[in-house]
Amino acid sequence: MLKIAIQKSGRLHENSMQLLKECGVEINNGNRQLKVSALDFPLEAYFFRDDDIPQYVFDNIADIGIVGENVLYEKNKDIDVISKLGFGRCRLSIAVPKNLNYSSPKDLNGLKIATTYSGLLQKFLKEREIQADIHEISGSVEIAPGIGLADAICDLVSSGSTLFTNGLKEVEVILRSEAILVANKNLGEEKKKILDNLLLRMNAVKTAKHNKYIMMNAPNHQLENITSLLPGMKSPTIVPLSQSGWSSVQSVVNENDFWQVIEKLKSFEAEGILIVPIEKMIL
Ligand code: PRT
Ligand code: ZN
Repeated sequence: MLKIAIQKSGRLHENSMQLLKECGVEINNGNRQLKVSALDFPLEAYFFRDDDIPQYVFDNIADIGIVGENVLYEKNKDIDVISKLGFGRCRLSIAVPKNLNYSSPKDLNGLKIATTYSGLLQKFLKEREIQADIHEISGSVEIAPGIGLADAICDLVSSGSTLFTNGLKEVEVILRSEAILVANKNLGEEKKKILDNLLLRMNAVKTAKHNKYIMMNAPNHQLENITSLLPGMKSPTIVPLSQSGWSSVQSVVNENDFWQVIEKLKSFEAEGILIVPIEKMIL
């Protein structure tokens, strides 16, 4: 049995549960217990505050966990980062009142900076030899300058609208963060096997999200051009159409090249192009 720590409620909870569900790991947390066993996979989910997850994984209370990089690096625990999960993206930034003149980190000298991330902020300031006064508070950091508690803040930002509504501007990005899967460094063989199995499923879900299945009709004299554009998993599938001189081509295309590939396919006379989402993809 592998024990996974998941945020009890908050920004990472839904996405963490969704990821496990897409991996075929059904966790029924309807009545919000602290600990729930998955129905069809040797996994037990524990629900904690995100701040406690690095410590609990380090102490072996959970074997693995899902947490923001910001929390892991602030807590500075010696645990393994297994993979980035692609959600919970944000940045830890320093922001100052929008009318303050700011051109470089030197301008932070002598300021009082409110934050819940004193460890990461201190490291940033120390590396740049800046003397600022770190004022650690536990929440509502963005209002600190407005009420005269601090001159600047260091806090998480995603859209930037919280900074904007509080009359602040982002001046330094200290860390870019997203949710990650972390693990205790000393997992036994049985737990490692379960983790590998879970990772296989997670990768299948991740790869599928980045790829689309593509089908089209193409004149046979363009097949070579089209095949060179669409390497597929091994090579594209080509099936003759009943209309002579034409074939159906099927392949997989990465979302990053997607529109460029479509434009080129059109120039190679491809017709009736269908794009279909892929649910799971195992390479
Ligand atoms: O109760 P618990 O301690 O578990 O939760 P929490 O309140 O500490 O954390 P929670 O649920 O707010 O966030 C969990 C994780 O989500 C964080 O550790 C980050 O890794 C990630 N994340 C992603 C964010 C944001 N985006 C985010 N925007 N965490 C917080 N915010 C806050 C930020 O602090 C600020 O107040 O949102 C506000 C800014 O948002 P914008 O969109 O206005 O810029
Ligand atoms: Zn928290």
